[in-house]
Amino acid sequence: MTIIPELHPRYKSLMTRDKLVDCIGAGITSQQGLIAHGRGEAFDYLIGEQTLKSARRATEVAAAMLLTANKPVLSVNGNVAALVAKDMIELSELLNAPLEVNIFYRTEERARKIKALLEKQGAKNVLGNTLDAKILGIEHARAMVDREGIYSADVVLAPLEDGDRCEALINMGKKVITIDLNPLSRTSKTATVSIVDDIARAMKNLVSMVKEKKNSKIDLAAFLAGYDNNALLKAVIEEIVVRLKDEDLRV
Ligand code: PTJ
Repeated sequence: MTIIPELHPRYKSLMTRDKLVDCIGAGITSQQGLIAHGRGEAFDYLIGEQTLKSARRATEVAAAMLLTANKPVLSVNGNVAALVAKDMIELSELLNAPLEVNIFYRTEERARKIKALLEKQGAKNVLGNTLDAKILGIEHARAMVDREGIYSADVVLAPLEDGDRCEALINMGKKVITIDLNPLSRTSKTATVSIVDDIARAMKNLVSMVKEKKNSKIDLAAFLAGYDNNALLKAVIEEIVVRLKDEDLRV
């Protein structure tokens, strides 16, 4: 692990990169996960490394959708396990929903290691070892899922997802909530609810919103009514454009 001084202006970002590099070494994250993260970082610059108003609204809708779901399932890949395992576990407990290890660059060993990491950190219900059902319309490893998990879920939280699986899940009649810093990705455009935010910020917000709404008498259906993902993505782009126009280019 590199020693990064806390006063370094990019401390948080450098620590996150180190976490991913360590998790590659531990066999949790794929090497391609670094490339995906780099793409995410570039978009995070454009949104100012903060939660946009439109992303907060999408997160509220996601919280309401998860709380009103009959069978929510939370999908975990190598980047998610490296960066937000604790928040995913807390969300799984709050919702009484299973976590399912579902990875794109699948090896059985990495799937086992991700499951073990989640369980070591306290997860009680982790699926993903029994791949007994197939999502139609995709040919790669992510097509194989657990019949008791993603296959029969009505709402799937699938952060850092790939576009074709997102589309295939939607085609099966499921609601898909994604977290993706790229508002232009196929996943963001296809999902039912796209949270355009960094996974760490988004998961913190999602956990706290689920906690808050779970114990209130608030009308959850009202959050879902009139929600339009396309309009939300347009709002993200508008926020980015306004921000960039006002950007002070001096350091
Ligand atoms: O562990 P595996 O094998 O399942 O692999 C996971 C990755 C992420 C490598 C795999 O799913 C993949 O290749 O994903 P993509 O298609 O590159 O998409 C990842 C998306 O996540 C991109 O659109 C990025 O902008 C976005 N992204 C990356 N890092 C973050 C992020 N979004 C939010 N927060 C991040 N930290």
